[in-house]
Parts: sequence; C-alpha cells; structure tokens
Amino acid sequence: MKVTEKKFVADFKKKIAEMYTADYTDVSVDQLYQALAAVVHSYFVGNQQETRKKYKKEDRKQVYYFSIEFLPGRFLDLNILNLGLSAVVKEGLAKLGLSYQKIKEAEPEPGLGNGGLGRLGSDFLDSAAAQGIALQGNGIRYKYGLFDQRFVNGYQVEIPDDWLRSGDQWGSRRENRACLVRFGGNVWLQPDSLGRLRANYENTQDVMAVPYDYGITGYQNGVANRMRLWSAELPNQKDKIYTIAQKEEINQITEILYPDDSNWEGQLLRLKQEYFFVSAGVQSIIRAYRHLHQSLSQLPEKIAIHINDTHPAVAVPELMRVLMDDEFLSWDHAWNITQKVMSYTNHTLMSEALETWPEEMFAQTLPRIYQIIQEIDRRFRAEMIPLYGNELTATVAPLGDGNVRMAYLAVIGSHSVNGVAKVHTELLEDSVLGPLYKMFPERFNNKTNGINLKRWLQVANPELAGLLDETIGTGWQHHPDELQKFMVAVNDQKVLSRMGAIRHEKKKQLAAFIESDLGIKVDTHAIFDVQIKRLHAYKRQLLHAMYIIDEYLQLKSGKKLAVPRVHIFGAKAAPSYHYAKQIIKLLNTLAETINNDPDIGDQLKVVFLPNYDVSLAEKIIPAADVSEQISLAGKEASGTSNMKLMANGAVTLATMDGANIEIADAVRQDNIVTFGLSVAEAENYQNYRASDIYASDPVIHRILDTLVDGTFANCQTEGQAIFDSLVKYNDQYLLLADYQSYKAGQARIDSLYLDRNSWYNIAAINVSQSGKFSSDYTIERYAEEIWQVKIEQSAQ
Ligand code: 26Q
Repeated sequence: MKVTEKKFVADFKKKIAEMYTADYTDVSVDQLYQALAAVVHSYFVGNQQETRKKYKKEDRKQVYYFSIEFLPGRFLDLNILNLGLSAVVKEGLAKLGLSYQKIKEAEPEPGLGNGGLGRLGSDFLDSAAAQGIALQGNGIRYKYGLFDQRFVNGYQVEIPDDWLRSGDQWGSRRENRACLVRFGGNVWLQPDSLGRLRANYENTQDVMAVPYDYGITGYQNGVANRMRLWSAELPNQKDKIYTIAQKEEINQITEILYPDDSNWEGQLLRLKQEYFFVSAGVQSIIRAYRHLHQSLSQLPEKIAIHINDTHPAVAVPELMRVLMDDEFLSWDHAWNITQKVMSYTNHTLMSEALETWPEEMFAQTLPRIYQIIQEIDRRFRAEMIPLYGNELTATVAPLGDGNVRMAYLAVIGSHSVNGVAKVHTELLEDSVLGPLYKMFPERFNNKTNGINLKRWLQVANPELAGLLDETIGTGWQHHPDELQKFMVAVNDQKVLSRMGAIRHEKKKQLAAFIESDLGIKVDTHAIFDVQIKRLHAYKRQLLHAMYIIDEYLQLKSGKKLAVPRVHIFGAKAAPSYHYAKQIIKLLNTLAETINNDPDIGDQLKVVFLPNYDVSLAEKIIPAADVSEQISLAGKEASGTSNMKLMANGAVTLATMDGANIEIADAVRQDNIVTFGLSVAEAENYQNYRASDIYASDPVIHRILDTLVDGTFANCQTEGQAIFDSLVKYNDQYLLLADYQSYKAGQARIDSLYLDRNSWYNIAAINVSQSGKFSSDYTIERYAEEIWQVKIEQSAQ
C-alpha cells in the first residue's frame, strides 16, 4: 500500500472525526497524537499479519527474547521512519498548519526498563526486524513504568509513571491467547491410567496472563515482528469466586517495574514477576509450536529462547516442567531439548547484583519448579564431582548456601553463555563464572553490545544523518559499515564545516530546551560535557563532580578556564539507593551555587536535566561534545551510551573499561581520550589508602574540603557523607587514585577543542567508525552463532 500525502491527510482527518466527532482544529495536542498514532499503526497492522503468515509458511526457526525489561522509547517517530513516511507525515501535517515536532512530544514514553539492559533489548528487537530475523520479545506489560524523576530542593522525588493514562495506541490485547500461571500450593506426582506421571496441584494461586502485542517495524522492508508483553489478571473461571483482596494481589504482579538495577533484593513479588512472564511465554511458545508440529524432538530446530540476564532464568526449569508434566517426555529427553533451546547473556560482574533466592521462599512460591531445580542440582553434582571434585562443583551448583543461584542455573541449562564486551566476557570466564567456564568452555562466547543507528542517528539526529546521506550515499542505513566512507570528511573543509554547523545547531536546540526546562542559559560555544546514565557509585559521577569543583575553585581564584564548559548530567537513582541520591543532591547544589555566582558567568555551568529517559537521550546525545565514560575499570560490563555518543560525533573521555576498550581500538588512540587505572591495575590495587592521597595531594585536599566547609550551602549532610565515603571509608571505587589522570584527560580535551578543525576531524572519525557498533551486526552474530537461524534480508 502506497501512502501518499493526500491519502495520509485524508486518513488523519477521518480518524479524528471518528475518534472525537470533531475537526482537527478543535482537539488537543494529546488527541492529535492519539489520532496520528492510530493512523500510523493502521499502516503496519497488515505487515504484522503478513510477517506472521510468512514465518508460519516457511516454518522458520523463531527466536524468543525473554527480558523482564524493554525500553522501547517513543514508538511514533521510529515507526514513521521505518515505514518511509517521514516526509509524507511532516508535510501533510504542515499543510494542515500542524507541527509534527509538537505532536510527537505528546507521546508518553513506555518506561518499561531501568537502563542499558532494557534499551539493549529494544535495540535488538528493532535491529532484528530490520534484518528480517524472526525474533519476538517476551516481557511484562507493567502498568507503571520507571518512576518520573523531579527535583525538589535538589533532592530526587519519584512520581508514578502512568504511561497508559490515555490508552495504549500501539498494543493489541490478545485475550484469546491468554495462559494460566500457577503459584504456590502443594504439588505431587501420581501415575495416570496410562502409567505416566502426572503433576497434581492443590490450593494454588492461579493467575491469568493476557498478552498485549506490539508491532516492531523493520526498516523499510515490510517486516513487523512482535514484542509480547503479559498482563496479570483474574482468571475467568465461572465456578470460582475471587475476593477484592485476591484480585488486588493478582493485579499487583504486573503493577510496577522494580526501579533497582544494581542491588539485588530478594522480594517475593519480583520472583512472581519473573515466573509469571516466563511461564506464560513458554506455554504460548509450546502451544504455537504444537499447532505446526507433531513431535517435540524438533523443538531445538524451530525454537530458540534467549534469557536476558538471569531474571528469566526460571525458563530452564519451566520448559522442563512443560516438556515432562504436560508433554510426558522423559527427563533426559526434556533436558537435551532444553539445553539446546536456551541461551543466556550476562550483564554484570558486580557480586551485589547477582540474583539468588532463599530456597524456602522459592519452594513455597514455585513448588514444582523447585523440585525440578533440585533434580538439576542433584544431576549436576553427580556428573561433575567425579571430574572436578566436591569443592569446585559445590561453588557453582544451582543450590548452595540455602539459595537458588540463578546465574549458575542459567549457565547449566543453556548451550551458550555470553558477556557483552570483550573484557567483560574475559572477566566472567576467569572470575564470577570461572568454574563453569572450566567445565563447559565451549559454551562461552562474547557478543559486544550494539546500538540501533535508526533511532540514535536517523531519529535523534536527522540533520547529521542527512549530511551522511549526501556525502556518502544512503547505503550506510542498511550496511552501517559503510559509515567508514565518511572518513572522506577528514580534512575536507567543506564537509567538516557543514558538520560543525550541524553540531552547533544541535547544541542550540539543546540549549533552548535547557532554558525552557530549567531556566538556565548556556553558551553554545562552550564544551558540552555530557554524562548520562543511571546514577551509581561505580559509574563515578562523583569523579566528574570533583572536576567541576576544581574548575570552580580555579575560577574563584581568578584563573580562567582554557575553554568554557557546560557540564550536563542525566541520571535516575534507585529510590532506595541512599548514597546515589546524595550525589544527585550534591550535583544539584553545585549547579545552584555555580550557575548563580556572578564571578563565574558563562565560563562554567552545571545542568542536571531531570527525568533522564530515552526521549531526553535523543535530545542530549546529538549535542554532546564530550562523552564521559569514566567507570572504574572492571566494573562496567559494556556501556552503550558510549556508542550512541560516538556515533553522533562526541569525543569519548574514558577509562579502559567495558566497550570503551573496543571504541578505543576502533577510533585509535589519537581520537579518544583515555585515562586511569587498567582493569588489572584496579584489581591489584592493594594497600590503597585514600586518606594518604587526601593528605598529600593539595588539589584533591582542597576539592574535598569544599564538601564540608560550607562552600556549597544547604548540602552539609550529603557533603559530609560523601567526604566520609572517600576519606574515611577508603573510596571503594578509587576516585582519588584516578583523579589526577582524569584531570589530565580533561586538559587534553581542552587543547583538542581549541583547535576546532582537528576537533571536527576527530568527531568525523568517531562517526565513521561507529558502524561497527550497530546492533544490526550484533544481532546477526547472535543469530548465526548462538541461535543458528538464517538471516533473510527481505526486499528493500
Ligand atoms: C534485578 C533483581 C531485582 C531488581 C532489579 C534487578 C535488575 C534490574 C535491571 C538488575 C539489573 C538491571 C539492569 C542492568 C543493566 O542495565 N546492566 C547494564 O546492561 C548494559 C547492556 O548490556 C550494559 O551496557 C551495562 O554495562 C550494564 O550495566
């Protein structure tokens, strides 16, 4: 179906009339958005049906990506781009005197994830659709997403994110595909009349899982895959009566996303969330498979299930349960199938983030699954003890220390385990998962993360994408490696100055947003120095803050900065993460003091934009000059904002951690600024005494004193706590050890920026080397090396 501007305008007017019995001049922006979304959605429902039919007809292997978080960002813009309708929609609306820009801002963002892991899931879904890979997402339709963040007196306040308040424009409720999920009760096995063991249940809590399907459009290829999100509801069993309290308890399961992304807390409701979407997903997969195939033996040829971090690791025993209890396969047969179907990605090395459940809680909540895990544990020990001894085997058995250990369960039940950057995979192999690597070395592999350039270049920065199209053609849109061709920009004054003009334009747009949001005026000729990511001690926003204080002190003593700076932050802290919230308060206090100090003027500004989310990232990233990736080496699994920022031409200031190492390889040393301890150095940093550095380094001494001497008003408690964390409690993430090296890196940034031509050259090199980090390639590698699915490029 060809959508012309005329057709679009007619469809849009008609939709408004149908929905509101009104004319387009007589409705609100929200209503305009809803109608526009409905029209755009109607343009690809056909693609969804066609794609499904095609997969069915070809009997293609299907991959199911299980993730407790997806962070899709706004749907409207990306769908319009993917359908090739950007010009039609923009111009059509303009003819009606309407601004597309304004309307698209009315879309509430589905914040169904915390950060990197959820966004990676969504980038993968988008790239898979672009590559024509049959991959479906499986997750939870939280009623409330990640909280909205406000600042009150500089403190983070969390507001519920009611993203469904004006309906759900993109999801289709598929009630006829609902499944029952069972919790608790008693379970026992009993032979039936054919002598097969049947699982019997009593006193279970039954929950109905209702799927909502969201179309994931491919890039101008007619494909629309699916993200299936499950919602918990009362079962509609006529013979049963439910009390209001029971209804509440059931609705609770998919009510809200847990806002923690780094600290493990074993909450019962979280366990229920995990099993809920996994069980519904596994049941619906087997049901769909059953429609097409007789024998379950071919399941691994037709189905792959990917476990995104350990949160869906109960998929291993759940598939075993379905294969044995519902389909009557033997243990060995079921286990053989399960291992071939499952694969697992690890996203963290932080021991405090590793998921473990008290056995008792687990057994009570999921009695049958617990029995199956006991058997997995028993067999694992029986097989491994003769080979590796009792001690080593016990350290990585699924059950240990009274806990169910989800990472070990995931590795043991899968045929593939991967980390998300080279160094991360290496560290997994020789630390956290070391013994399992020794037992199953062939399972381990690396898949460095990637990002979707459709969203992070074409949607976020159409100006730069346009320059790329003009300079090197549009081939890079389908083959991101072709961005290499943009190396022609190096030393080409004409291209460089156009890129410079675009960069400046994006900075102006961000400056206007900053002024309207926070009332802060910033100088667009200053360096926009950006750190955007979750607030966590290991990511070291505090190191950045120390540098800001350093600059402030220099200015106060009458020195000038080499180049004026605008420091831009975006970060949410987990509501229970006290220390992270104290750092937010500190950053807001720095902003308050510095931005209002008449001695400082335009030399230095601090901007902490509230409510960092995908939509805000799209505004900040194209305007960034400097990308701060300054985690302590060995702590950041990969990072992905580093890739988004480089693709838009920011210069990376980084420790050699996670994917920064691979970015440095790609752009080469001259085009990135690295500093700080290496992974090996940080690991072996013994006898560290932060208080000695505080005592002996006058610059650091002076900076830290401002935290407690009243330089920054109304931040005494936080200042003291932060000071203590560094000096008294010995600076867990080695900020003081890295400070001088970081400062030298910042000085190098200044000197590079002063030579604007060479700066733009570096920016152009970063853009041209970013194709390597396209998630189109990452997903291809998963498809070929892990899931063994063929990639079929559809007609373009
Ligand atoms: C687990 C249990 C209970 C409550 C919350 C959680 C939970 C939720 C989210 C634990 C972790 C997360 C998210 C982790 C995450 O985003 N990790 C990041 O993943 C990125 C994609 O691979 C990497 O680039 C980052 O380095 C990594 O920090």
